[in-house]
Amino acid sequence: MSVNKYDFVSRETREVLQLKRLQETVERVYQLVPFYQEAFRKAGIHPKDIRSLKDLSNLPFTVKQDLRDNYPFGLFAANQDQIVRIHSSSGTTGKLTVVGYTAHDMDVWNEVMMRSLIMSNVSAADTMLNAYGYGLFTGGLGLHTGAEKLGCAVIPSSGGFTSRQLMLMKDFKASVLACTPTFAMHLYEKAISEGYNIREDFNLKVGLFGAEPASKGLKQQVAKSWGLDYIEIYGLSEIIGPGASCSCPHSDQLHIFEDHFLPEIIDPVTGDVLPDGQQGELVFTTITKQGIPLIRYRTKDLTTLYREPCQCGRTLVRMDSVVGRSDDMLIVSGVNVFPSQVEHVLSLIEGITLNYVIIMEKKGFIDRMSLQVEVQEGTDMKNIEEMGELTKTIQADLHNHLSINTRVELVEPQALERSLGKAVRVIDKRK
Ligand code: DLL
Repeated sequence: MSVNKYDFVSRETREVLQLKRLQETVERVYQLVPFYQEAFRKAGIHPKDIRSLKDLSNLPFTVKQDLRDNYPFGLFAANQDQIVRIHSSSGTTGKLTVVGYTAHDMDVWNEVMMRSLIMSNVSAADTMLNAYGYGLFTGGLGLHTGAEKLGCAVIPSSGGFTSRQLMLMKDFKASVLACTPTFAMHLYEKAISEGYNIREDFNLKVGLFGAEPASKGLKQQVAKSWGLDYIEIYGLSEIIGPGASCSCPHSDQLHIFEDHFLPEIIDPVTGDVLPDGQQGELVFTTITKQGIPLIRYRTKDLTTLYREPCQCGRTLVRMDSVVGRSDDMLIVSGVNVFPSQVEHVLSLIEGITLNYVIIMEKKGFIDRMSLQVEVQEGTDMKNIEEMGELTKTIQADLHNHLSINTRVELVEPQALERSLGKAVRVIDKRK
């Protein structure tokens, strides 16, 4: 039976399966996880009340803090002897959020990763340089085992060591690159500075980029610089890791593997479910996981859902690229703005790069934003007049597109620190 058979079935066929799986999951967490028993009791709902997919919206939400409050294994629905893998979020603030996988969950993860790779036209004939970090972060190992199952050769290079990555990519003739979009650009800059000829020295045909938001402009730069198909992959450790959804060569929207992860979009303030086509917070219910099934998990990622089938023939629900996390939203003089929107505006301006950092400060009661942006290689920064004009253009474009006022400082190429994993785009000095 083909691994991607549920990509193409009719919505009705899939919904029968989804309801059955949802009912089994709700029953499982009710029986095995005291946290859910209590949450269902408070919400006045019992597993037998889930009679249709519409009843999903009567279930209570789960949030990141619930995982922290039940640290480390309190939300697990499987015994320790069934858990074969543990991952966690980086946890720069507060406790780690810990997730556990049973052997069955690993099969689910490998399956959705294989479906993502097939969707991206990756096959057993390919070799993947996997520069996502290996370790507690799900990026490295998630792509690794899925690709290996497909028969694709994996170079487990992990993050960092940029020069060595380039050598491996060239000498081992990697045809697939897997890393964050910002690291892909960093690799490109390094390749140019080390004198590589991108088209002749490398063999890349496709990249699987994700783990952080990227503007259309950054995606186009990555695709053009490396001469590859830009495939976007999305996911989060709480739900599975990479492979909750993935784009295909026909569309920038990402296909959600909804036979495993049921998506909803809610109003982040009221919690009400929003119709397709309207932007809001993405919520997932896992319907096949055993280790740590999550009911209506609020991702904080903002996106929009679409149900029309894709040109590729897949009938899976699709999501837009995530514009940002609700946590990452900046409020500048009363205007809500995401770093990815700033990045989009910058991508339309000649003479600068997408190496930038946003600095938020408090002046009295007012939040002030300033921006440092690297100019392009070869720019004469001593040309005060030209630099002044460029600064004004950036300020004016940000104001015209996003209605924000910001200080802009142009900096030399390579002045800003490069990220080896997820990029840090905002330095918040208000805290
Ligand atoms: O970042 C899993 C992953 C690894 C996805 C490799 C894709 C590739 P976490 O570390 O738990 O897991 O972080 C999850 O990262 O809620 C989003 O805010 C963000 N994120 C992940 N993929 C994308 C993407 C992995 N394609 C958090 N676009 C999520 C925008 C993304 N944000």
